[in-house]
Amino acid sequence: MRTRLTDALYGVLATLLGVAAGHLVAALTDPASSPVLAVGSTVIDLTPTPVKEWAVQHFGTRDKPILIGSVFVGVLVLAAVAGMLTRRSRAAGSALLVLLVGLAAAAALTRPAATASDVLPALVAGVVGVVALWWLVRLTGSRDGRDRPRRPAGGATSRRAVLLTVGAMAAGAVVLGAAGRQVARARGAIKDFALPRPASPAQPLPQGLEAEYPGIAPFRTPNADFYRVDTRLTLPVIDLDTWTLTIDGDVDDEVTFTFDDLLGMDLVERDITLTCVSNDIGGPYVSATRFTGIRLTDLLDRAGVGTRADQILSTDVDGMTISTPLDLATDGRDAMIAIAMDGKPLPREHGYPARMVVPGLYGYVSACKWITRMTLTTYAEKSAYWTERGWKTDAPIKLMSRIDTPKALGKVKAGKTFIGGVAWHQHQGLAGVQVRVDGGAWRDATFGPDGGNDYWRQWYVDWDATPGQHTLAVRAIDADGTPQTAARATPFPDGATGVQSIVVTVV
Ligand SMILES: Nc1nc2c(c(=O)[nH]1)N[C@H]1C(S)=C(S)[C@@H](COP(=O)(O)O)O[C@H]1N2
Ligand SMILES: [Mo]
Repeated sequence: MRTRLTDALYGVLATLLGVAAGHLVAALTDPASSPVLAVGSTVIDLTPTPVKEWAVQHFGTRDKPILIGSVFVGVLVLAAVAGMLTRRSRAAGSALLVLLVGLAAAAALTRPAATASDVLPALVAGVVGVVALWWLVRLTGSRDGRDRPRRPAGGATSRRAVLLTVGAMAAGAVVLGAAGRQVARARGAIKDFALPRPASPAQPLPQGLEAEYPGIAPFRTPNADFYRVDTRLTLPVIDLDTWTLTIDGDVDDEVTFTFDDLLGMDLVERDITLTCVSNDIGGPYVSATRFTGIRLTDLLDRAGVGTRADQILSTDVDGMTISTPLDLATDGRDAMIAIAMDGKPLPREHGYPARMVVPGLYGYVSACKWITRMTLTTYAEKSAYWTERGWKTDAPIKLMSRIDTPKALGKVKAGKTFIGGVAWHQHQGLAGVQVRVDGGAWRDATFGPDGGNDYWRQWYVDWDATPGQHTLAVRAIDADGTPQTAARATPFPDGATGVQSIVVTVV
């Protein structure tokens, strides 16, 4: 009944059961402390910036499932080794499992906002895994006969007992894992609140081009399609009734706001386009919506900002930090702590219950999600997550344009058609967009409706497409009349530049 293969499988099975049990315990305490996820998060934090950027560019939003999958496979390979080690001695196999669990525990405990209880899921995973492994080994007996099987080896009863145990453990792993998932989802559910009428409402957003020119990104991005970029592998569980936002550091008075406090303040409503610094030319990490929130300066005024501070260091519920230049955030632009997007509470993916939004700055220096603290401090004193990884602290969004239709390497029917997309230069302004076919003259595109200076602009040009391969290029013109540079820059360290150029086939 025992071969190298079954030993490996026992190791894997015991580990799966342990990991699933740990996952459920994490769901009940802190989902981010689930063993595999904790290790995954540590891997993210330790990954050098170039590798991270490579993963974001190549895998896009699939980078997270791919990372979790890789960690999981790694764990299972070691689990199989642990199973095989039990041939030599049960202690050796167990020791490897304990080592794995130790890694997960260390990962969970070194998360920025870790508490002692974050070690619990790994502990449970370890105990369950080791007990399960011993059980399986004992049931099947060891080769050297030191562990005598409970029933005669090779007998029909023994075989059935083993199969039953294996089946029960596999089912247990599935049930525990699924239960963990459900519990985490239920605990994290958004508590709907009535959004008060904004004291400073936005104008109605005009109808976008997308109805008439299909393929162009919708003028307002539906919440479900809004791009998502963050370092998290799980969404935080935040209770609206106990959540608070504190302003501290170089202030006259440290103040703490409850969510009800925020609802009681004047709300502003603004149309803003958010962009990620990792968005490469033609990339998807840009979206636009209507944010509702409290003016950042209204909040800062309650605390009274001192004279030393030059940055706002925002901290999220798990200790992740994002720094924002104080002068830009308070220069009169519509910076806010947003509590709603597109008229609805922030989705969990986008920072529920509150996040910072600063028009014109890339997300990594402005848009802290799940925010709980704003510390007025200096760049000399404290540096945020991405600052420590070499990204610039001062990062206005660069002039950029994108072709949405036709698609790169796509097929187009010959005849009268159009080229269309979006362009953005938040807070700085956009004078035009130009398109060039096959290296010819730059032609002015027609703008879609105006959503304000902090919003992107849709555009299109008519095109009489003739059969064959064609190269299409787009560039935006800034408010001063300067065209978008063709000089290529990578997203690191403060945003990509260059002109998008795509090839399409007309048939
Ligand atoms: N707490 C937290 N806030 C965060 C991040 C993060 O990793 N953690 N990522 C930032 C980055 S890099 C960007 S581009 C924006 C993206 O916001 P979105 O996911 O809502 O589009 O959130 C910012 N806020
Ligand atoms: Mo970003």
